[in-house]
Amino acid sequence: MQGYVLPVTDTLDDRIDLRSDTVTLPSPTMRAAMAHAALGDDVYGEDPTVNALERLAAERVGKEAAVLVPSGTMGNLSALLTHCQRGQRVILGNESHIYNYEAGGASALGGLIYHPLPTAADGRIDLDLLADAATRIDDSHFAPPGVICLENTHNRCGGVVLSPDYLAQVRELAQSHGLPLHLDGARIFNAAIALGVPVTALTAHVDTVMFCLSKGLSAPIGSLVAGPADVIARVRRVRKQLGGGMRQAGVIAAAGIVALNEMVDRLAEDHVHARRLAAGLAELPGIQIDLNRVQTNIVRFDLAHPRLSVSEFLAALRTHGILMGSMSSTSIRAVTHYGIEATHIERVISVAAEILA
Ligand code: TLP
Repeated sequence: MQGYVLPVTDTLDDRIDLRSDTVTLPSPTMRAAMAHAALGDDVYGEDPTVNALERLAAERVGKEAAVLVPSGTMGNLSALLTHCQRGQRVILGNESHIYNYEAGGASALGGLIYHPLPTAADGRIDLDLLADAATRIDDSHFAPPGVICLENTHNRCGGVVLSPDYLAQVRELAQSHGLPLHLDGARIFNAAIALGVPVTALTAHVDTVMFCLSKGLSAPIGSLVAGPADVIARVRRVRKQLGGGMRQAGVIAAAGIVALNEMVDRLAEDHVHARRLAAGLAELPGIQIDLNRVQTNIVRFDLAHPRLSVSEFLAALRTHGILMGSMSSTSIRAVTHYGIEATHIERVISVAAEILA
């Protein structure tokens, strides 16, 4: 039998992949940290690198405790299952990632009911609608509310940022109804960098926050859920129920520590690249972009071209090694990230110009 040979190169080669910041590969420092990480069995709480990451993460977002989970989806799900009892409502935006892209986990696995509310183009949910949804009606017809969720930055709204003021208003509303507030902060550091505020100015207003190491921060795997110690202890139990208790997870936590120490400030570069990309694309025939909404590393735009559909345009880009994603039959998303440089952005603009001319 032939021995299995490890591949020696990554698959990204020289494509310009703007489908997502999830395609980022670990930095050389991450690879080295992973190779040399001190390890133990994390289900016994004995992986020193996981413990160090969880302490660092909690401290960064100003919470008592944090727990490492394999994905943002499991992080959100375990937080929702912790906050709610079966039969309760999860109040969230109809454009949220939890509602659209997490395979209905809270409903399918936890017996929770999604209560989606309209999302404004700036990512906010109207406070009056939230107050209505959060009101407990003492009548056996109605499923009681269990949690309110917000998303910052807001993915489907094109990476827009929710302000500390808005978060504070929702926090007050949630508290006045006795409800916890959970933040899907997959890209919360992008929000903080875009606003020029410490991330704690955002996370201070929520009970629990999930954030991802594996998006713009470029770690290969991992997200954290942070919050009060007693709540995180319960999230840890739910993580185990979902099969997310990992053993020598220090291998991935090591990259996460590098991500938090070295990759946060550089997100500003991704934002500059996104703005340049948006400004360049906005000049081209058939492309419509609201430049005010290009606030972080996501560029969402519409294509209405006499000759090319969205899928034809994306296919044409692909023949030049440029990848973007479709959000609908009229809408496209491009995401900037670690590994995408100014020269790549200029190439994308000139290739798009050629295709659409
Ligand atoms: N988003 C992915 C896709 O699932 C769409 C992407 O390419 O942007 N919350 C938000 C706001 C997210 O954008 C994502 C991932 C998640 C949660 C889930 O994280 P993972 O993929 O780690 O489960």
